[in-house]
Amino acid sequence: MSTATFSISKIQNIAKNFAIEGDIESAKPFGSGHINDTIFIKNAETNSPDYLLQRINHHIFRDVEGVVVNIARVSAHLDHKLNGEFKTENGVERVLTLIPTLKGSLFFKDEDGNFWRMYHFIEDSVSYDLVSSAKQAYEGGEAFGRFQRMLADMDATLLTETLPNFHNIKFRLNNFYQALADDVKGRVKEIPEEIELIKSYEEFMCSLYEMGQAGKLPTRITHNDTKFNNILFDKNDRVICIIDLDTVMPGYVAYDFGDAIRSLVNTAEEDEADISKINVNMSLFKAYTEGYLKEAGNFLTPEEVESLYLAVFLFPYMQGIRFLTDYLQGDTYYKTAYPTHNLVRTRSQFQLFKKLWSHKSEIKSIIEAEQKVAS
Ligand code: ADP
Ligand code: GN1
Ligand code: MG
Repeated sequence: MSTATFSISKIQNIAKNFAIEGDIESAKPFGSGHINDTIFIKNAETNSPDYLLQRINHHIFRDVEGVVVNIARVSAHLDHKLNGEFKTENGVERVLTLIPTLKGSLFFKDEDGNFWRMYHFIEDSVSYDLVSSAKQAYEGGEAFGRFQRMLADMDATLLTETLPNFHNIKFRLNNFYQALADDVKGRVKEIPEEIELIKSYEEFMCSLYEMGQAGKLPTRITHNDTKFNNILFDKNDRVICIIDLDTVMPGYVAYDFGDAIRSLVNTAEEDEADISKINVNMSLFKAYTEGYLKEAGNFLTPEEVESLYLAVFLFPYMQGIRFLTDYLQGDTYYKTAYPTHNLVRTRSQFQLFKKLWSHKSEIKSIIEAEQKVAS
C-alpha cells in the first residue's frame, strides 16, 4: 500500500461534517503511521483549536464503529482517573478527544466508502521515532505502566476485540506459512535465511502463547500498539498523551511491554537498510523497565513479570514475520515507500532480535532487579 493524498476541497468536504469550530486555513499529511492516513488541519481563527483528521483503514479495521466506541470508552475511563485518584499537581497528561459529527456519530462515512474521524490536535507535542535519552524512556515506561493501571478496573467486556488474534504468534506463523506456500509474487526464493531464522526460534517464541493457554496470564485491557511514537511528549519530555488507541482491547501486559521495547531500544529506524547501524541501547531498556515497573509492578503477578522477558524477543520476531508475510503477499497491509520496503523492515527487525538475544541474561537480570525495587 502506498500513501494516499487528498485535495484541500476533499478535506473541506469531509471536515464540514464534524462539529468543529472556525474555518480551515490549511490541511497537510501528518505523522509516520503505517495504517491510517492522518491530516493536520490548521484553523484559520487564532482562538479556535487545530484538528487532526484521520481516514481509518477499514480494510484492516472492519468494525470501524467498534474501534471508535472502544476509543471513546477508554478515553472516558482514563479522563475520569486523571481527574480523580491519578490527578497530580503539575500533571500535563490528558486524553484524546474525539470530535463527533454534526449528527452525533464518532465517525463519518463519505460517498467513496471511506471512514473518517476527527480529534482535537494536541498542541506543542512531539513524538519520537528514535529515542535519545533515558528520561524519555523512563517517562514512556511510566506512562504505559500507568495506562495499564488506570484501566485495571475497567470492565473489559465493554470493549470489542477489533483485531482478533492480533498478537497471537501461532496465528502470525500460520499466516506466514500460508503466504510461503502460496508464493503469489514469486518472492520466496529471496528469503532462505529469514525462513531459517523463523523456524529455529519458533518453539521459544510460542512460550508466551503457551503460558496464556495454560491460564497463567490474566487478560487485561492493553494498548496493543505501544510503538514509542504513540506517546506524545511536551518540550520538557513529560508525557502529554498516549495516542493511537485503535487496538485497545483485551490482551496480556507483556504485549505492551514487548512492543514498546522493540521500538525504543533500537539505535536505528525500524526500516534501517544498513543493519550494521542496528544495536540495542541497554540503558534505555533499563530506564523504561524501571519506569514501567514502578507503575505496574505492584499489580503484576509473578508469571506476568516472567512473561515480560519473553515478550522482549517475541515482538521484533513477530513484527519481522508480519512485515515478511506482507512482502510475500504483495505489500497490501503496511504502507510502503519502495518495492522492497517490507523486506528491508523484516531484515532490520530480525537483526534487532539477534542483538537483543545476545543481551538475554542482562535483560532478565534488569527485569528481576527492577521488579524487586518496585514491589
Ligand atoms: P497511525 O495509526 O497511522 O500510526 P496515529 O494515531 O498514531 O496514526 O497518528 C499519527 C501521528 O499523528 C502520530 O505519530 C502523532 O505524531 C500524531 N498525532 C496523532 N494524534 C494526535 C493528536 N491528537 N494531537 C497531535 N498529534 C497527534
Ligand atoms: C502499525 O499504525 P502504526 O504505524 O502505529 C501496526 C502495528 C505495528 C507497526 C509497525 C493496526 O502501527 O501493529 O507494530 O505498524 N498497526 C496495526 O511499525 O497493524
Ligand atoms: Mg501511530
